[in-house]
Amino acid sequence: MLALPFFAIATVFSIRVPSAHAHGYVQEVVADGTTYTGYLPYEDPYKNPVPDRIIRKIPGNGPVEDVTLTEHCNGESDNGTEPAALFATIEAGSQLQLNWTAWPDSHVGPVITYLAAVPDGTDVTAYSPGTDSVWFKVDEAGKNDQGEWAATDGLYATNSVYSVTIPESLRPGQYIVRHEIIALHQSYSYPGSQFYPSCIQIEVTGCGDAFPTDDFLVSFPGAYTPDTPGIVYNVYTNTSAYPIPGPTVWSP
Ligand SMILES: *[C@@H]1O[C@H](CO)[C@@H](O)[C@H](O)[C@H]1NC(C)=O
Ligand SMILES: *[C@@H]1O[C@H](CO)[C@@H](O)[C@H](O)[C@H]1NC(C)=O
Ligand SMILES: *[C@@H]1O[C@H](CO)[C@@H](O)[C@H](O)[C@H]1NC(C)=O
Ligand SMILES: [Cu+2]
Repeated sequence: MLALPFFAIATVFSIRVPSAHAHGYVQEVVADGTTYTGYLPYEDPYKNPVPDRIIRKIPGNGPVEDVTLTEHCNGESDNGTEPAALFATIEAGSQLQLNWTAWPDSHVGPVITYLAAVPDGTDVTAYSPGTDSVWFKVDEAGKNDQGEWAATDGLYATNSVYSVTIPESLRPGQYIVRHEIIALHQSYSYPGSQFYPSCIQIEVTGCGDAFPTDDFLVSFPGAYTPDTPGIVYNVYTNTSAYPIPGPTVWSP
């Protein structure tokens, strides 16, 4: 009689242990040779004064799992949409380097990056897009033909730094970068996918004049629904190509 409960407890424990590790966030950004410390959720709120950052505040290293939340910059509260005090400057055509904390190898999935232009007369340090359709995708990587995932194998090959090229012909101005990993280890049903977005404030310099047409623009929430291809996907059994969620990449 005693053996069964003991076994049951041991089983539960052995299932929980692998998921008890930390998840992750962008801890550092390099733009045009300048290194910026990210928002550090376990240090910054306890400093006096709280440091100014280029990344918007997040409550911790955990995910957003509900695609209908107004939240689009990470976290369990609307605080993720609160603007940060600083922004990075980057020349169109160069690479924004996004340095993630150690990413757990169970958390396979795509890496996706969007931009939102700050409207004229507004500053990125005071702008929140709300539910407006302002986000366009500039980069995505999912599962390659060898079955390797961008968020695990890809990041491990580059010391946890993901590089995104700011389109060379992009119209200069201020933008919010929404850079995210979607972890798919529990995506066999909805809810289950784990969204780890970071909102990074930048000012793009250059002399381009390209800007996406309205059909590339999406809102958060809105871009993803429980039925969007790639939001539900069984990584353990599905050997077919992974459909990266969201709109077509805008590549001028
Ligand atoms: C979130 O923002 C609200 C309103 O600005 C504030 O009262 C609350 O303390 C913030 N919570 C966190 C976790 O930062
Ligand atoms: C990523 O950031 C951490 C923390 O600042 C730093 O120690 C590490 O060297 C950075 N990684 C790379 C590849 O620059
Ligand atoms: C595998 O994933 C593809 C793409 O999302 C989907 O169309 C297909 O139904 C999935 N197959 C199974 C057996 O779930
Ligand atoms: Cu996790």
